[in-house]
Amino acid sequence: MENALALNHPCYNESAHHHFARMHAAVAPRCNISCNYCNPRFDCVNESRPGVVSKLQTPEQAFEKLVDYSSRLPNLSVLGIAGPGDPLANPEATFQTFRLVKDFFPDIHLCLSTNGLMLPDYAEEIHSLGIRHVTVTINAIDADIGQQIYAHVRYKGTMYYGKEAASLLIRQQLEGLERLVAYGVLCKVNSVLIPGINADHLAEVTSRVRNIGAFSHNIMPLILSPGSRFQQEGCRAPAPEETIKIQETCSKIMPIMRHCRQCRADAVGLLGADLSQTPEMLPAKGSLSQEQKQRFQRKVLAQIKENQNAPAKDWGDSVRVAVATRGSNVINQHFGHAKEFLVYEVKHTDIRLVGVRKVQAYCNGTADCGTGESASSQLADTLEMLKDCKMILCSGIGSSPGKELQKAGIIPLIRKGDIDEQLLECTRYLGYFSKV
Ligand code: CLF
Ligand code: SF4
Repeated sequence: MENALALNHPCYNESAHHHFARMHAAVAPRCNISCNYCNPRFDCVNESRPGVVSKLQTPEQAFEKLVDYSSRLPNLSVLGIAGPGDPLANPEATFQTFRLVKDFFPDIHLCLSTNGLMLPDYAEEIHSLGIRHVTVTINAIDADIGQQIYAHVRYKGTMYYGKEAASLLIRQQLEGLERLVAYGVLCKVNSVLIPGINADHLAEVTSRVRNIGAFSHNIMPLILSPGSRFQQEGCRAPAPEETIKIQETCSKIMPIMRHCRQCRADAVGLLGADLSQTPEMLPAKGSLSQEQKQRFQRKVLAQIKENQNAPAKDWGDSVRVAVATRGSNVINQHFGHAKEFLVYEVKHTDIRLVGVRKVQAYCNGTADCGTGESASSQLADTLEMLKDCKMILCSGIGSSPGKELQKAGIIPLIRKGDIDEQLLECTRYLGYFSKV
């Protein structure tokens, strides 16, 4: 991950995601393909999770938001466009937004995420506008597999279906990727892992995009959009262990992203702490000078550089631990409020992130919180998601869920502070690796 362009980009650098924030501009409503896991009423599932719809912005509104947020968030390093449809199916609004941002915010990375259909047509413009980070969602490089994933493709006024549509899309995606790599754009590839369809094919995708020159591969578990074709047909999301297994296989081929949050098309803030729906939690407007912001960024970058370049390790016999956090690399969330857990592997003094597990928050703030039927079914789902973990570190937990966790063989520990320090301390405290 040694690339200056990636250093403070939260999606391109796992170490940076605890510290650096992005703002998404939701300026792209239309899409030009139809993925079978998507329902167009929701945000693009290739870059977000269904069930939420981003409020559309004009390029000018997005720019105003950026002016506002950048004066509040010292760690804001990226302006991304990821939907709610496909940015390149909305080229005017997408490029107009980047144009507005480019001159006023030279230190902010411009980032684009696309299904890739129009990439060859716009690669030159992307390059000339100074967009240095592009994500292309490639779910298959084989049209027989692709035709099971895409219902249709609309290209330059013509509709394509079945294998012809998949062939066209794949051709465009790979050609677009090649062009961007030739321009020196840092390209990440996203793939949605769809059990029974492309699970056994993703290593081939990894090899192909690695050979073209992509920077990293983000294999995301399928999240079914309500009302999507796959949902109606009873397709299932992969279990965490299936995703980890495929990520492990692919990680032997090229760097794999494991910290993706499948975030909203209007998300703002750290990846794990979206502030778009709670603007009252943002620091006060105009609270930062440019100098303060630069000082903060320099300090964090120095820390990140220091922590990088660790050699490859053997993770056999490691212990898995789930952590509840709202970001900044500290344990600062109550078990009942967590909508996701970061899952780490710890072995002796080594730590690595293996994934993000999305859950329904156990506590919904009502009087019967933790005792009602829905709470116990949510807890059962959470236990299922975390069953491979030996312990959970969180800033607090109720006695009832604490007992249920223990019954399931997961030890809850109430901790605060730095995640890495606590992971090492808690694994030793419970007798793991105590001889080292
Ligand atoms: Fe946004 Fe995407 Fe840029 Fe990141 S998100 S446009 S590359 S700035 Fe990041 Fe969100 Fe995952 Fe995307 S966590 S869904 S990978
Ligand atoms: Fe939906 Fe696919 Fe279009 Fe994204 S690219 S909006 S998932 S159809």
